[in-house]
Amino acid sequence: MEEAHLNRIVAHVDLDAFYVQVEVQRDPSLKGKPAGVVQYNPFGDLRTIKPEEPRIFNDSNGSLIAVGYEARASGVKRSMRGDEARKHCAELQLIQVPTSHGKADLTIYRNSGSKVVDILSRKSICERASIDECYIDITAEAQRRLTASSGQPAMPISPRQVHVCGQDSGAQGWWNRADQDWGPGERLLACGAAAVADLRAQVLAELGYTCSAGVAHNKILAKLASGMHKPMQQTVVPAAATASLLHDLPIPKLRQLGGKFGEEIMSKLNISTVGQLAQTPISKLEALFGDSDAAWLHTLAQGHDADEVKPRTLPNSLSCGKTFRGAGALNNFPDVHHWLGQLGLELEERIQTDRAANKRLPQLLTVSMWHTVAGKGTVDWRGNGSSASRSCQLRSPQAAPIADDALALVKKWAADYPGWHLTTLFLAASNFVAAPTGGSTLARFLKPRSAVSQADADEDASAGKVEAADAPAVPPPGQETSKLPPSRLLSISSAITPSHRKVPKRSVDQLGLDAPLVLDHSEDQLDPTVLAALPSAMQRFEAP
Ligand code: TTP
Repeated sequence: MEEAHLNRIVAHVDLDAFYVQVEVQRDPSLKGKPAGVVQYNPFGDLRTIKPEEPRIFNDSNGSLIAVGYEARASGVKRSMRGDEARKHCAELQLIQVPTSHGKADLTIYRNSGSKVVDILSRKSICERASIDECYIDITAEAQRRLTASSGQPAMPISPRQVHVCGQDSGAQGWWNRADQDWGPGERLLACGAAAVADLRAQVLAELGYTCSAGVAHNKILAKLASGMHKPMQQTVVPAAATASLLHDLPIPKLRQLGGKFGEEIMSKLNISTVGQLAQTPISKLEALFGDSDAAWLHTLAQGHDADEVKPRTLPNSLSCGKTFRGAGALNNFPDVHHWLGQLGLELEERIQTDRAANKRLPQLLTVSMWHTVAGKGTVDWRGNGSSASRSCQLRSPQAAPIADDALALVKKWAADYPGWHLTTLFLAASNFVAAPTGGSTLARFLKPRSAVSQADADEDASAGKVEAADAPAVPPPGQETSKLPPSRLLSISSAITPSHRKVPKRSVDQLGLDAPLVLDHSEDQLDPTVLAALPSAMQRFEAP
């Protein structure tokens, strides 16, 4: 690793069994008991269950979306159904997620995640990556500690919670080395690790939540390390340990290569590990993937990652979705409109809350769909499904126009898919601008973005088809932004809105307000964070 990269200390912080911790905090009678959080029954009672209502349903057969560590010790795993989980652990406490608008309401978890971010941000640059994880750049604090310690890094407060990659004899041996044994950047890394340990202790002291972390010189390695020792532990990755860490790592384990591109690499090169990728001559990578992807892959496989931690404590998009399984798949517009209305209500509430807290408003509405076509396999988002996304100007942050505009986008898309069935619907509001203050007017809210253009009315929707890989049972609460090479981003962009035909730019006023303004995404207009908020499989697009 080049020395310049060793001057940066990055951590990936991940809350342990997050939803369970939130529930235990809310109901201390659960403390120390084996517990899990279950999804609501999509075929059963869809009434609203507020967070403060009784939500322990120990006979639930719902699917577990979070499992506490006490329950894991008895063999309970995520995705098990209640009945199966109880066979492993008869005393299992099952808490159902709160519901509203006929779907899970994740507000309590989201708010708890924000409180953690507030604490981490006190001593670091913090980039929120999902509902319960973030990257922090802790370099400045590490530098301060290094200077204060006259170059002699102090051991973190709880050595038992700290591990160092490649140090079988334990972290203490690494910290207590002779002066001459410290490599470049290692003292700074040690100080950063101590700072991260203190931040984790602070989160525990103030909020009662435990978290785990990976501490390294870049995001990729920090992310890889954070899951190595859980719960309530952290793992440090010295540069010298990078090659052995990556050597046998399966390629899909690198977050950037977890999708179709990773599969393509493995099949075209007939390899399976990051170590093998690192040994592949760059000329071979260039021949197969082009110069830009090849250069990116080459550095990635060596464990280099120049991606900076972006100061972002607020999400770049607000999103919500719902899955319609099996016979529940939607196949008519009134049903689609109904559910867009429900999603619209949640989006409206969240836009209002976000506006009050952060003085901003979104300008772009994106509707994403998983779909199958009748006669082509079972109605299932796994295997046979495809996905598509369409965007328009968010003309009013209220449920009814949101639902109407989203429906117009779905109708336009559906015209090319006779026999369609929707198995997931997902709405996202993004592209925030400062909210108008004082004499707020609709016109000011609708101030068009300079780069917005109207897509050709005859957009070739079929080219917008995207391949589905797999999908989680529920749209996850938030997804980490994928770091994709530029050409991958371009293919995502093309996949979402295929039409790049040049059309005259017109202002929103000229277009009128009754029709959604369909955007022609170009590379620089596409907001990757909208994609990041989508179910993971929706983020894996193939160029049309
Ligand atoms: P994770 O961080 O993946 O897992 P976790 O925090 O429960 O456990 P760990 O200690 O192993 O990190 O997910 C964070 C929360 O997101 C989790 O508590 C529940 C929710 N979630 C879902 O709702 N659906 C999913 O498919 C996943 C993976 C998570």
